[in-house]
Amino acid sequence: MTQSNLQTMGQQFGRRSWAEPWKIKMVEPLRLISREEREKALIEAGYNTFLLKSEDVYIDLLTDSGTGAMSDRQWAGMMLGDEAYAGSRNFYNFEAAVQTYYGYKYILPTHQGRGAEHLISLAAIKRGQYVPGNMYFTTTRLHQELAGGIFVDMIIDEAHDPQRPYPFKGNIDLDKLETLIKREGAENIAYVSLAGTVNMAGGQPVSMANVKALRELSDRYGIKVFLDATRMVENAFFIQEREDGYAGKSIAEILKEFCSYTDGAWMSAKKDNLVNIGGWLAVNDWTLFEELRNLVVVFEGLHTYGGLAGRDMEAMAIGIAESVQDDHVRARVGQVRYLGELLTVWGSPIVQPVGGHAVFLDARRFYPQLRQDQFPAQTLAAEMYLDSGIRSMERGIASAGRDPKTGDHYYPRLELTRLTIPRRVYTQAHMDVVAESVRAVYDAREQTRGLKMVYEPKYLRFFQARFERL
Ligand code: P71
Repeated sequence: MTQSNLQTMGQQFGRRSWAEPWKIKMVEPLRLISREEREKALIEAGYNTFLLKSEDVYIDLLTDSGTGAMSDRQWAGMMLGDEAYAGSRNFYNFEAAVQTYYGYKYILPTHQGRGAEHLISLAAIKRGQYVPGNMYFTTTRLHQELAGGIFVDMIIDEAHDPQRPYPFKGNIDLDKLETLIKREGAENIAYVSLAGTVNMAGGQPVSMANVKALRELSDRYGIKVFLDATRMVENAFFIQEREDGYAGKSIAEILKEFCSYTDGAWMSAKKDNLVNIGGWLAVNDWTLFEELRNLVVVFEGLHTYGGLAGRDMEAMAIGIAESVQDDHVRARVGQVRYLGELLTVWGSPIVQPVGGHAVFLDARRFYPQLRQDQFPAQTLAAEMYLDSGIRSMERGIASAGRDPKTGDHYYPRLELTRLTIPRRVYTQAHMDVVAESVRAVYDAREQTRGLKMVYEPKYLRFFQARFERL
């Protein structure tokens, strides 16, 4: 045990402890079923945590998407839903919130993030164009590919090394990007697909210096930069904490400055924006907006509701304002870091540094005896569930899917199991229970056998794939 393990989080930061800036008004009972029942449930789910019933899960760390707790104000806002088909008052509140906090001009609601990804991919990608980005995200890349784009990973090399403690592992490698532009020609680049933070790299941030330099480079070649803003508030926290000149700025100021270097953004509001469902798309260019506004009615709904109820847009408007409060973000990332530090001290292999939304277990180091096509991260997710009823998510070879050209698996360097922390839902004691379970699974690592995939759907296979024990 190191000294830091004996200190509270606040003490580790050199001051008195801080706590969540809210108290709990309503609770939802948890259920822990027996080991025998968990074994049965896991086999029925084909060893895929996406196929478990939520009722059979004790602590649910599958995702932070739509699983957060709304505030009393957001619930009050739900009662003010204006469910008009067109021009709902809640739309205008939502539009103003995005304009105020993210700074973009033209805003469209969508049912969730992938709805927005679909539209921007259709409007901004011509068949055969390249879409450089800082590591793929499953739904993002799929929509880019379905629109005829070719995704190319431009993240810095450090991001592919789970043990490399670099403060901005989400950064774009600008030399790689310029080489691609020169080789293929600027007209063959659809846009730069920039995500802050980078989910698949472990929730790793992009620095302000990197996005500024990216803006300059893109301007030189006349290329647009679109931002996946899904967890950009968390990214702003890391800039405030780690980048020179930003310690005295608020999360809201940092967020807005970062977005100002981009031409638009898509958003899964189910994360940072603290709602259970919703998304949006925002751009500064009127002509592009006109096209998107036309497309939204084809795939989502009228441009003033985009597949959402009025009440959903109201909750989102309030959630956006709450999400940029400094004390909220500090507590949110602080809880993730608490779990990460505990596991670090206990010697469990995790991605370093700990990112914004989750602790990622390094499955390769849990199970060096397994080949990657024996699904080490899927195996680890299954073992966590068996041990304690805790649900996590595979982020490795199953998630990466297959190369559309060769039909072979993609073999990502990162083979991770994600313990994703919902916002404002679990307590520090829950984090302790999670850490204890990780340790138990790690202790049993040598006896663990891998999995084989016995059913594989064509798109986003990890959601519905089924596995059996080897
Ligand atoms: C997450 C999710 C939800 C998810 C999606 C696909 C597979 C497994 C889980 C969704 C994101 C995201 C980023 C950076 C766009 C989306 C799509 N993440 N960008 O991490 O993280 O948004 O789910 O609202 O359609 O569990 P959507």
